[in-house]
Amino acid sequence: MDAQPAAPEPAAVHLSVRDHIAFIAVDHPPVNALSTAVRRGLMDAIAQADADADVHAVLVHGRGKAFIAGADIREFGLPPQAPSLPDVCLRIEACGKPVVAAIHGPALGGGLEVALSAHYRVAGPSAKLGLPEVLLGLLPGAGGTQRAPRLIGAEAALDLMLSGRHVGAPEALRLGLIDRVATSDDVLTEGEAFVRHVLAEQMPVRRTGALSDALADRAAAQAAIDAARAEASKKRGLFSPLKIAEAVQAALDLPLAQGLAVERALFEQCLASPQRAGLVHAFFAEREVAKVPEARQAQPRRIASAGVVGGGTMGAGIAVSLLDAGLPVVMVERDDAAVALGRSRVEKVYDGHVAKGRLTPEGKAAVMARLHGATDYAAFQEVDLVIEAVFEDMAVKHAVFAELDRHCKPGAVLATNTSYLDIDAIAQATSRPQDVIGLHFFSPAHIMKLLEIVVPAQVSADVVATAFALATRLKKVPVRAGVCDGFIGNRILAVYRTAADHLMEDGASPYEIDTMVRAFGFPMGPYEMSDLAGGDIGWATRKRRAATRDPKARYVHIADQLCERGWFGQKTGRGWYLYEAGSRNGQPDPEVEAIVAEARAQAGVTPRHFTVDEMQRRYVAAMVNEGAKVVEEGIALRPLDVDVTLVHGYGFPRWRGGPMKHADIVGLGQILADIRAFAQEDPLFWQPSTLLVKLVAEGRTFDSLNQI
Ligand code: T1G
Repeated sequence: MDAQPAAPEPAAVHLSVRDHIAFIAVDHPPVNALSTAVRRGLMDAIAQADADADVHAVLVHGRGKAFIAGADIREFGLPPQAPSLPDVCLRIEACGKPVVAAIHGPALGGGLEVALSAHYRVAGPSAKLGLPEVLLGLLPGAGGTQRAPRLIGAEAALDLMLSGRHVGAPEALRLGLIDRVATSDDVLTEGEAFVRHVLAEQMPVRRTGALSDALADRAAAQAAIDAARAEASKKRGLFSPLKIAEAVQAALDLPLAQGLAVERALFEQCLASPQRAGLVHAFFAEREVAKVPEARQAQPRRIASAGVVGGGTMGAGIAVSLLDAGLPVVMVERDDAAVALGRSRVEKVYDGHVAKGRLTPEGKAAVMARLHGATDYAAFQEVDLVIEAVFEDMAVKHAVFAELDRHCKPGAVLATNTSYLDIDAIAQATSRPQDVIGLHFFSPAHIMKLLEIVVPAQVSADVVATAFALATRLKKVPVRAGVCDGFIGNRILAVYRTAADHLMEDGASPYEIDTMVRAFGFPMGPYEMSDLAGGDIGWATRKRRAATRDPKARYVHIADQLCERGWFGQKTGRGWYLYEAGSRNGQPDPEVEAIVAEARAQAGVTPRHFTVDEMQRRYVAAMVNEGAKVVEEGIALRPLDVDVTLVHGYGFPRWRGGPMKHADIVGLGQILADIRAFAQEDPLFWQPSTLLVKLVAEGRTFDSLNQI
């Protein structure tokens, strides 16, 4: 039998006419992204409506949960298909009859640009309007940089474009982005009523590109542009903010057609930038990480209440995270004093919100009323989930989980926040290993987005699915990790920190290394980070690992020598840097440099100079190589899981996409060649990952492994 012809794609845009109004509906789930089919459908529909004598006005709206979420990000980097979005917007704007955009849900990027090319706009309570292209390394490339300033002025337009923030309907009305706030999300009905109002009042076809009032005060506009330029040049590394300022300058100085040409040229430059590739990768990776096998295989358990063991820094932070998600929380500590201290740590966070006007005193009281302290594990007997955050010692964890096993109801999820201990071993302390999982929060737990969900051998799929569902409620970025020392993030951190120590002993100062790492795009370098977190933490890890460390492995003693002096960093007034009383800005310490020099002499090292490029290549190669090992061992499901972990937990610059994306952009062959060159000096430390070698041999990228 002949193959059946593929079922035709459902139309992405529908046109219907009723009582002299043309209704153009965008219908391209899940978010009405402006794919080629949508652009083509819009172009055809507006041309048809414009030509139809029976049509006196046009209403454009979105079906489903969005107006239009923007250009189809999946199409970036592919050969462009006609019609281009700028041309679609020009055609809508040129329509001889009034065009009204009725907005509910996201109208973002190209979606807002379509709305701006309409002559009027109505938005409902769920509307989210914005120009977030900067978050993708881009700029509004379909007239947004030219029409938004003409409609709402340079300053407001630049704020939207440089922040990428979303505005709701009331603020959009105040800004002048829209003409009416709909009382409900039935924007079709209220939009139609507005269209009839436009017709009844014989309101003009008001083309945004032809407006000039909002830019009439040229001095104010120029001042806003200059301020934006100054601000943009402070955003180290980011490419598109400066281009946005240039595009708005064109809106101020040039007629629309020429301004659009400038915008197009600048957009193409952003599109070609590696930053767009990195940021688009990060956008999708942050969504793909939640797509794990267990979440497809099983339904999550219901979590309506939670418990935390421990009211220390981590326990209190986790309690805040759970309270912020609306859950009632039971906090158990060893005695009343510790319970009170834990409660006060939680309360301090909410006092901060009240002080900043983010929370009313009543709101704070309501949250705190959901927190109950206890000293007896019996208080956990009704909760659906308990997260343990006590001292990092296996005997202590065993005792805690034995108690949880005794008191928690059947089906309760028992989670540990351990940052490196063996969770399989912890699970063995209970009669229900299938309910035990790792939830590794990062300090401060209520602020840091990353949540490593560590999956022990015996955990059931529905508990893993529950952990991912909980991460969504906590607004965390979840990454599935296997059980090993350090899981994904801390394991990779230990290796690139060692690479930094090797560089230091070989001739680079800790201060040069920190500067190099900041220049790469991290917010701070490894030694500044150590001083911030406390050098004693790393010291304890090194001491813990001493017994199992390969005696043939190179070991740099410098960090230990500082810790032996009690120089732990900011909390002791000195670490790698010297801190004036109360200051967080450290100064290089000549005594540290003397210790480094002495260590080099002891190690028989003749110090050599390293260029920034040489240091960055070593630092990155160590990170990528260990990341590849983490993937090949199955500790991380995909390279993108390593990317998301390093970006959201370790400060890796998001505009580079993550270490594995960065390696793809640099070229895996280059990374492997670097590793092989460094291995000439230290073959034990620089053992290339077999996965990396294989990918290079096959001419593949890490990205080719990102589909599971
Ligand atoms: N293109 C393609 N897919 C998109 C998409 C887009 N613009 N936006 C979302 N998706 C997919 C997403 O990957 C996920 O897929 C599903 O939709 C649900 O998304 C020319 C150049 C709209 C606020 O930056 O901010 O226009 O995982 O999980 O939490 O000037 O998605 O289900 O397979 O995030 O409800 C500008 C990006 C583009 C908006 C919805 N627009 N999207 O959030 O759902 S550049 C944006 C979002 C542009 C023009 C320029 C959010 C959302 P899957 P989700 P959500």
